[in-house]
Amino acid sequence: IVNGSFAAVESHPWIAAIFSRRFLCGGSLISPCWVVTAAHCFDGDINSLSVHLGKKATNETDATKEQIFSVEDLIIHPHFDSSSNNNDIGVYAYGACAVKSASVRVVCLPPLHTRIPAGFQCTVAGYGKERYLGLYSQYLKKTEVNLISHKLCQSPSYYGKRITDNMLCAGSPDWTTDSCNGDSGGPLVCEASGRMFLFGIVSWGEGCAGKNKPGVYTQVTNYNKWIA
Ligand code: 4AZ
Repeated sequence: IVNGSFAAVESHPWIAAIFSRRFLCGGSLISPCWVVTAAHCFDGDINSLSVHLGKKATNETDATKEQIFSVEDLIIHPHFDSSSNNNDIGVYAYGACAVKSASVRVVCLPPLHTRIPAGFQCTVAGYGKERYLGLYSQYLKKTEVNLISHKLCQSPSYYGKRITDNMLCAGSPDWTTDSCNGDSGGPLVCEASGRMFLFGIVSWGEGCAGKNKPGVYTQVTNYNKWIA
């Protein structure tokens, strides 16, 4: 996360930190035994994957808050395209299941094909880089970004045709804050009727927090059936 602020894991208790020996990606707990993440996060070696829930920092372990799982099954969207990042979604299942606590709980999935209006403010969280050419934060951070219409995001000065209907763009109006490398797979949540819903999965972007280059997220509401 570029700019934004450090966050208590209790305020993002669905966030997952995915490791493959070293820190790889974020994710979101969508049911006690399943985490959703970006398809492009998978590096090919299921045996070395582990998922940490309730984690404040990627380089520290707080046994009183954390729950750690190995991955039993991994399902990448069958139409994921690594060159365009279309359908950038995958789910991990564990043999064991998470136990609800102050630092670990599931996030709601929004109802099928729900659309939220451009300009709506949502929150993205992760352990990723604090600058495009900088270092990973290690500590959990979050920031607020506003949803950007498809039409604007598909305009030539933004991303043009690279934005598909399965993507969602979000950025800050002054381009000072954004998700960044290492936040991939993590949650973009938006509040509706007093609840937080997972509307996006951090997917890609050109640089981080650059003018007219917002963060691009997987549009979760296109995948309710697939996730189910
Ligand atoms: C990445 O490579 C990445 N600024 C994630 C998010 C963004 C760019 C790149 C959005 O993981």
